[in-house]
Amino acid sequence: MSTSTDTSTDSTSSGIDLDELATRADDAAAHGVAIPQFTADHDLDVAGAYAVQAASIGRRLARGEQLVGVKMGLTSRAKMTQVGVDEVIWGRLTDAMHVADGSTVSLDGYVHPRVEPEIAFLLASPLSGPVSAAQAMAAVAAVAPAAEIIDSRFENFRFSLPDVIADNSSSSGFVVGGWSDPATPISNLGMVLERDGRAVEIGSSAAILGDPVRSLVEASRMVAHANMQLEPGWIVLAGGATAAVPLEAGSAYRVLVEHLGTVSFRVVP
Ligand code: 0L1
Ligand code: MG
Repeated sequence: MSTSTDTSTDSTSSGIDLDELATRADDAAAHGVAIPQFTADHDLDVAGAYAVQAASIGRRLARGEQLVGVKMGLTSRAKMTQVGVDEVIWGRLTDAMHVADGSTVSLDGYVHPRVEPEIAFLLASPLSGPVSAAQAMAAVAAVAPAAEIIDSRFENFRFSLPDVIADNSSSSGFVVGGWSDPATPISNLGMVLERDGRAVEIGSSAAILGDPVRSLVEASRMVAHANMQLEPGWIVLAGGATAAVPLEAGSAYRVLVEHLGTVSFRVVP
């Protein structure tokens, strides 16, 4: 697994109207409309893609949304295999993406949403740049079971690495369960994703970069390339432990994480 792609400095994206791509990404997300991949006709690289992501989320913030954390993506082999991209990536979470635990989710406004089981960190203090696992955990106030609702805005859920980064790493919604003591061991917890009471994906938190705390370490390192730090009060989603499962209208979804508890929601058309 590579985690090095955010460091590119020789951008091939100069000459591309990144704001125009950001507007397209934002419009597609806002209206739940599928769009062609940007790399079909633009030589967008990773650095340019993160610039598009920042500008696209900037449009949401300008409409009044608040940044509440970050999501790490493609942090497990199952996820990488599912989408054919094998780089760890990150995206931004806003308050408008939060879905209350136990609530109902409408498919309106999504293109082709999926759900995946995750672990969430709540930060007590800032994290910035390269940190050790111990330093990362020392900044954590609490850990919780979580579900991420991802929704690529690209047609047929197909994209290259720069495409998915520009599309805020498919970030769309997130559900967080009850918070637990950060001293709770999380390196190898059983994780189950259920649909209508039946297990559809089973995995372990160890699938997340070998230990979810490594994902937090990566988050700290990667956001620094965007001149950001992880802020106190922010949530960091560590990434899916299993492949993601399509959301179906009328179904109920639940994530169970050993020792941490559950998180659930129901889908309506
Ligand atoms: O959270 C994730 O791992 C998703 C990252 C983007 C790829 C996808 O849409 O599955
Ligand atoms: Mg995820």
